[in-house]
Order: sequence, then structure tokens, then C-alpha cells
Amino acid sequence: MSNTQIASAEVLVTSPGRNFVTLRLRTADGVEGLGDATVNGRELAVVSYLRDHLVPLLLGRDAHAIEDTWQYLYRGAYWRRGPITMAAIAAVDTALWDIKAKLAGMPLYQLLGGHSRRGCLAYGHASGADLPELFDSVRSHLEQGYRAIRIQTGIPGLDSVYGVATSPNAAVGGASRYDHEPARRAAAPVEEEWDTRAYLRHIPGVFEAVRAEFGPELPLLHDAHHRLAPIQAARLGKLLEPYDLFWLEDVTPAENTAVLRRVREHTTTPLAIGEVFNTVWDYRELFEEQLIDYVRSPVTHAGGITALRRIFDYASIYQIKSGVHGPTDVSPVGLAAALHLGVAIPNFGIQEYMKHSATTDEVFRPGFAFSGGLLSPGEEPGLGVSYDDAVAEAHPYSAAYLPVNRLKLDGSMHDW
Ligand code: CS2
Ligand code: MG
Repeated sequence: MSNTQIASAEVLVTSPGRNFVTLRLRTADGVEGLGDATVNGRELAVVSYLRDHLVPLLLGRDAHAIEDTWQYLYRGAYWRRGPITMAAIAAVDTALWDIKAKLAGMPLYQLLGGHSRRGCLAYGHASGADLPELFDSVRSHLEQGYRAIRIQTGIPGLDSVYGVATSPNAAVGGASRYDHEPARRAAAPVEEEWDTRAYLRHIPGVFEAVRAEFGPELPLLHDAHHRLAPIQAARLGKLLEPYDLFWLEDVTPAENTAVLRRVREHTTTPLAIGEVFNTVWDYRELFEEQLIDYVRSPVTHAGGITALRRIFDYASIYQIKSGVHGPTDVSPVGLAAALHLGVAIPNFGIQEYMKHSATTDEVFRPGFAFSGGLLSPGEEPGLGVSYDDAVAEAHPYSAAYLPVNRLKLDGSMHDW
């Protein structure tokens, strides 16, 4: 029998283009597992939670006891839920699944039930300051093999809009990587301006133009980044109905999920939400009243593989599917975990895929692959991701923040 006691637990911080927090567990016999604990813009809070409070509890525990460890950390804390707690628990849980699958000599998806599909349909991010730039970006994504595309554009009257690439077509020439959400390194967040009425006037015409240019087949998605009041969200859903969206994401702020009843009453545009949710409890009324169509939680922010699988099983009862968050601030470890779940679960919907930078991939060496529009987790035992300490250490942490959002009208802080 091998010795599967947890002998070491390291919290690794690196910044290959953007900041990542990774937990590495090692058993007494030297089997290693990785877990992603990155919370964009609040990274060091999770580092402390792990280093100061969880690592001491993990040493000596049996790495095989995944469910018991999850319950021990979740119920045992007394302080339940919240992004920092759940990212820390997620990292432990993911690392333990990585170890178990390596000990079994299998890719993780085999332990989750095996293949249910050839791969995970991925959507990419097309964006542009105006329509010609947006169309170029859509074409570039189609050339790269994407078979589903998120559409974000500049809004007349606003200098910059979150989610619109700063150099959208760089990927075509290969000069530099296009980046919609660059790490904004600074001591304080950048402030952006927002105008909801200008946005609502502009977006339907953008989708009309994209459908006219690219036809009816291509699945199109859009993210409203939590910025609308319920009645505005209902209106947007209704205005977008002729353009047959795959989904409309995060229409309203995340706390008051009951308002999605109002949105749902008015529109048949499919709804996705949940990238900032932490637990199954956030979804309860949304599932039971069938107010949404897709679950956005990633493994990293919803308590790990154990917890996210439970959320997906619950969703499946209501014909609700997965649509896992996959921005560049979810590390390759978090993305790999989503892909193992994604190929195995019965109710897979779609996977977001923005592509990490080449430097990020040098640190994490992911074994997953993108081909023909599908992402596949690969056949290496475990998660299929290995961490290169030397490369990681060459990219030390430096503070970076998401932008904040103020109304153009009078500078009030606005939702996002
Ligand atoms: C976005 C994210 O990918 C998405 O759908 O909402 O870019 C999100 O804003 C960031 O991941 C936040 O860290
Ligand atoms: Mg989003």
C-alpha cells in the first residue's frame, strides 16, 4: 500500500502576464496534485486563507479522503461560503482529485464517469471598437476553429468598454496576443465610464449586423456584466430575440437572483449567470423555478470539482446546462478541471475559452488541446497540468485590479 498522507502543501504565487494562486499538495510517497485558487484582484487574501488556516489542517490527512476533507473545511469553518473561502476549498479539492487520478493512473474524467462526448464545445471572445473591427475579430476566431463566439463592442460615446480587446486583431498577424482583459497593474483600479441607455440603444443593431454578415448558424453569446436593472434586462432580452442568441449573460447584479423572474417573464432569450456565485445555494431558486439556462460557475470559485459536480447534477434535473467561466484569470489548472468535468457530465452546455498567454502556458504546461472547436482534457493521468517552478519564479506577483465602473452622467459608482 502506498503512503497517501499529505506531507506537504505549498501556496504558489506567480504572475506570467497576470496573477495566479496555485496550491500544490504532495503525498508522503511524492504524488503531487495542483489546485487553482485565483481570485482576480484579491489574490493575496486567498494566499493567507490557505497558508495561515488550511495548510496546517491538511498535513497528515489522507489524500484519498476527498469528500471528508471538503466537509471538514466547509462545515468545520463555521463561516460558510464567500469567494475567498470557496476558492481556497476549491484548490484543496482539485489538488486531491488530481492526486487520486494520478494514483489510479487515469485522466481525471475517467474517475468522474468517463467520456460522454468527444470534447467540450468552446466559445471565444470576438470584440471590436466598431463593426469593421468586430467582424475582423469574428473572422479571426472562425479561422482559429471556434464554432461559437461571444460578441462585445464599443459603445458610441464611451471611451472604452470592458470586454472589448485593446488590440483585437493582433492574433491575426501574430504580432502580440489580443487581450480583452489585460492585467491592469497599478496600486488602484482604473476607472471606466458607463452609460446604460447608450448601451441598450447600440447592442441590438450590432447583433443584427453580425447575423447579416455571418448568417443564422453561428452560436452567438453576449455578456452584460451585471450592469442592468431588471426592467432594462427584460428589454434587452426581448430586443435580442430576433438574433437567436445562445445566451445572454449576467444581465443583473448577482445578489438579488429573484429579479430574474421579471426578466424571464418577458423574454425567451436564454440566460446564463453564476461566475461570481460560490455555492449551490446561490442557484437554488434559479434552478427550482427554471429561471436560467446555463450555470457559469467555474471549479475555482465554487468549491472545487466535488461541489461543482453537485451543482451540475442539481441543474440537470431542471434541464439546465453547464457554461463554465473560462477567462484568463481562471488558471490552466482551473480550466483543466472544468474540461475533465465537462467531457463527463450529462448536461454539458458550452465552455468559455479565451486562451492563456504563451508565458502562462510555460508556467503551467497544460495537457489539454483545442481542435475543431472542441477542447479536450487530454489523456495524461490526473488533471494533465504540471507547474514549472523556475519559470513561475521569474514572474513575481504585482498588484493588479479589475476596473471600476462609474456613470458617465455624474460619476456615481455603478454595478458590474
Ligand atoms: C467575464 C470575465 O469571462 C467573462 O464572462 O465576465 O472576464 C470576468 O469579468 C473576469 O473573469 C473577472 O475576473
Ligand atoms: Mg462574464
